Amino acid sequence: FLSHPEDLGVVAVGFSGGQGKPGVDAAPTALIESGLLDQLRDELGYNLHGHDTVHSYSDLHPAQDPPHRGMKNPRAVSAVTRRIAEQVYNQAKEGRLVLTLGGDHSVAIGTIAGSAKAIRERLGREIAVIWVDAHADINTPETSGSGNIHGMPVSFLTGLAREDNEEFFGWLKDEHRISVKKLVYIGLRDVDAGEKRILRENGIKAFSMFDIDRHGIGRVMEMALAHIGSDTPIHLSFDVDALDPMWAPSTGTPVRGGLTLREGDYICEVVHQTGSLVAVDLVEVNPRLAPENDIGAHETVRAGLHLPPHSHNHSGSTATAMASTVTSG
Ligand code: B3U
Ligand code: MN
Ligand code: MN
Repeated sequence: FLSHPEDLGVVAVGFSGGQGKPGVDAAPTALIESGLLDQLRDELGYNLHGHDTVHSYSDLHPAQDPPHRGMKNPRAVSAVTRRIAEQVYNQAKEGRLVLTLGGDHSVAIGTIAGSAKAIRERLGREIAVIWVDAHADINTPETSGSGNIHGMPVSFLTGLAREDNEEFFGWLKDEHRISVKKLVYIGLRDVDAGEKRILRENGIKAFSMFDIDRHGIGRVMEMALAHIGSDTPIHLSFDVDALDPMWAPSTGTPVRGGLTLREGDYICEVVHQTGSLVAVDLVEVNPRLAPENDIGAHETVRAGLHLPPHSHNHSGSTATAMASTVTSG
């Protein structure tokens, strides 16, 4: 799918309005200062595009952005994700792999909308989404207990939640949406009752930590990719809270009993090796939340450095690994 597998579009978005804790907006800068982009360029050999800009978005004044259907900061999140969709679309339509550094997980409304639209136009294909997270992020405004939009992106992207008003995600059209049939979760362990019902009623494929304990990450990834079907463009949306807090303590809603760093790496490697990866999100790193001391933030940023596309094949050759992403199409 990737006509230019050596080209990587980078979209860095400092935005925290999808949830209540400040600091997640500082993640792109922290990741970049720790050498993420240098590593992608120098060690993995990507040509980077768009990497010289970190987009920082702040919320509107509360008086200008009161809740709508219980959603907090709805106008700001809608406006910001609309711009992200445009940025990701512009990178993806050039045939580049797109890496988005969040920001909280509400940014995925924009990233997935943008890549879904670009891949439809470029390849006439629907994308699949692998959502790696402790949470399902599929609340509708009505089922959400918190009103935080970072717990709702999947419901808007699948059309389970809808709005006509452009100010509140009404800009999302069919061309931006994904099918519940091409959605797979990995790492779930904190899912709300209303979300469990949504997953069940829509037959959505989900591999919880229980499934990973039972089958192992290798088998779970085989099953996840089999569900998606081979040769399907894949958008990988990675919430760092999927990792156990031992590896990634600096995140807004840590949940114990998560993935090891190796399991997180393995997911990225296996998805990259399919040759079908079109976009990756890395979200919810919050360098300001450091339980005990700074080591927590440092470790979380380091964990983030591990996760973006890095296919290690058996020969250990980057060139061979990169070549494995070249497929016709
Ligand atoms: N499901 C809860 C909690 C939550 C979702 N995503 C995160 N936390 N990070 C909610 O607020 O919707
Ligand atoms: Mn999430
Ligand atoms: Mn999460």
